[in-house]
This record gives sequence, structure tokens and C-alpha cells, in this order.
Amino acid sequence: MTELKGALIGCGFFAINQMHAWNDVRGADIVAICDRDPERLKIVGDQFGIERRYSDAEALFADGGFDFVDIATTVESHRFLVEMAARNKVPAICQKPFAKTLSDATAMVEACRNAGIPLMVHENFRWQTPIQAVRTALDSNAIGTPFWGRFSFRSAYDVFSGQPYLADGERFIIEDLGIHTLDIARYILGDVRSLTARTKRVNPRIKGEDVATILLDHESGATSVVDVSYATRLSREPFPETLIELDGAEGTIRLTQGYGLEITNAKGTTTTDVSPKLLPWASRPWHNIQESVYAIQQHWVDQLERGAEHSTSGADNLKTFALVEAAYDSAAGGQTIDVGAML
Ligand code: NAD
Ligand code: 89V
Repeated sequence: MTELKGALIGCGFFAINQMHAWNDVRGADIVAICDRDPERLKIVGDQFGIERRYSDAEALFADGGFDFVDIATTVESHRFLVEMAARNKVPAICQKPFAKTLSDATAMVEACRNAGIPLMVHENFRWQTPIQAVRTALDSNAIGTPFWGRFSFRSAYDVFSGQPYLADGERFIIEDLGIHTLDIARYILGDVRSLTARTKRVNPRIKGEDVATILLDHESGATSVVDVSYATRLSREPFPETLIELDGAEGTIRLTQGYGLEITNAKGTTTTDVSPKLLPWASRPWHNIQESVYAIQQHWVDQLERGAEHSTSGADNLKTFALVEAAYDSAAGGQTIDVGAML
């Protein structure tokens, strides 16, 4: 396999995971990094032994010498940097949230399509080992056709210490975390026709909503609930597990806290441990997310090699992003949103 050369822009909190994962990925190496903050540039450059360092993305692209760019900045710069990659005809990965608005995200997909470059959104949660295990169980027809689902992420974990910007935005849990949960719901039960949402802010020290309950009507006819909260104190903190309940015509699937997969059907009940691997550079409780970072980055390289579309391509992610925007619209106005009409 030829080794692809990559450049990473944004050397912040989460980029450390991405850099570790790039070390493990077969077929790609990071050869240059960029951050406008000199301190972050030095920390990441020194930690991962990267000599080519840039404080300005234009200068990085002008020097070139890489086959793809991995954009790990926060959302404000995503459109600007993805369009820069498109102008330079460099395939791009963009962190979630893809954009601030659906119209920005649509323009980014269009720019990359016109430039003829692949664009993948780093929407990694569907790549988590337990989520893949649920999908495999469904695909093996373990419960027949699913008619109902619940995708739940309820926690009181302090995400603000590592990511202080999460406390400052007008929007919080749907844009940052619910976006993953909505993507999982789409991945498991298919695209969504319409959506109704309610939100709340419980924590008085943050600006945005930290609780959301979202009802989805899937095109398949299934109904699901996506419920997310950072205001839920439990005896055993589940962060960062997504718990899943699926009812099908011939049985049920439960993804339970502690990474148990329980399947009940005419043959009885089986329980399997679907825990993620603790990669050598990973740490609990983040290891579930960290393993999925490795998985999505390996998928990026594998699909580039095959010339095939990525699971979370920019075009695919528009359908997840539309759910985020629809959820905020529904919560603000109280109405059900026709998601199909937004795309
Ligand atoms: P951060 O603020 O810690 O890091 C962002 C870095 O980007 C900073 O060092 C900043 O200086 C740099 N930057 C911003 N704009 C730039 C520009 N135009 N040019 C060069 N450098 C620039 O943020 P973070 O917590 O690492 O989050 C980054 C992204 O990752 C966010 O979009 C966040 O939602 C996402 N994230 C994803 C996951 C996941 O599981 N997929 C988890 C956590 C965070
Ligand atoms: O996965 C994420 O996007 C993170 C967190 C798990 C903290 O919400 O921002």
C-alpha cells in the first residue's frame, strides 16, 4: 500500500486523539501540522515529532506536499478551511459539527463536488465497536424488522473542563453531542422523514441547552426517540456510552450500560460483551470514542485506496446535520419539522 501523506489543521484538545490514531492507521502518515496558536503547535509538533509546522493554513496549502487534510478545528473555521482544501484540490476530512448551518454545509459539499475531491465528516460515533455490534445484529436479522428504537446518552460528566467553549455557545447539547446520537439513529434505523424536539437548560453556568428529547419518524415507518442530557446524575456514570433499545417484529436488542449486547428472540436471550478495545494510547472512559477515531481514520484511507464513497461523506452528513437544525427549529417553535423538505 502506498503511504498517503496528510496535514492536520487544529492542534487542540481532540486532535491529540487523531494524531495518535494516525500513528496506528495503515497507509497514512501526518507530515505537516497547522495551528494559529503557537503553544498548541509546539505541544503537538514535539509530542508527535512533526517538523513541518504552520501558523497559517494558506501557507500550509501553498507549500503543499500532502495528499489529504484533516481539519480538527472548532466549527467556526470549518467552511473556510474546507473551501480552501477544495480550491487546492486536496481531499478533506472535517470534524463535526460539519458547519454552523445547513446552508453552509450544503455549500461545502458542493465546493468539494465541483473540485472533484472526496470529503468525509469525522462523525466517528457510528464507528464505535458497540454501535457496530448493534448494526451487525440487525443486519443478521436477529430481531426481524425494527419498528421502534431509543438512542440514549444521559450523563453528568464534566465535559467543560476539557472543552470550555461548550459552556459558551448559544447551542450546546444537540449541536455537540446529539449530532452523534442522531447520526447513530440514522445509521441504525435509516433516514428520517420528520422530527419533533423539546430542549431545556438545567445547568445555570452554561449558555445553551443541556437536555434534549427528540422524536423521529423514519422513512422505514419505524419510530425512535433520541434523548440526550448532561444534567443527569446517576449512581454509575455512563459517559460516553450511547445506550440503545430496539424492538423488532421478531425480537429485541438492548445495548446496556457497561457494553452488554442483549438479543432476545424465539431462540431465547444471548448476552455478549461488546466492549471497545483499550488502545495503548487511550484512557478510560474515553477509550470507546478513541477507538472509533482510529476506525474512522482507517476507513478514510481504505476508501481512498478503493476510490469508494465514505460512510460519513459530506453528502451523507447533510442528512444528519438537517436533523440538528430541525431539532432546534422544532424546539423553538413547538412544531413537527418535515426533514425531507429541508434537503
Ligand atoms: P480546541 O479549541 O481544543 O482546538 C481547536 C484548535 O484549532 C485550537 O488549537 C485553535 O487554535 C485551532 N484553530 C482554530 N481555527 C483555526 C484556523 N483557522 N487555523 C488554524 N488553527 C485553528 O477544540 P477541540 O475540543 O479539539 O475540538 C475541535 C473539534 O473537534 C470541534 O469541532 C469538536 O466538536 C470536535 N470534537 C469531536 C469529537 C468526536 O468525538 N468526534 C470529540 C471532541 C471534539
Ligand atoms: O464527542 C464529542 O463531540 C465531544 C463530547 C463527547 C464531549 O461531547 O464533544
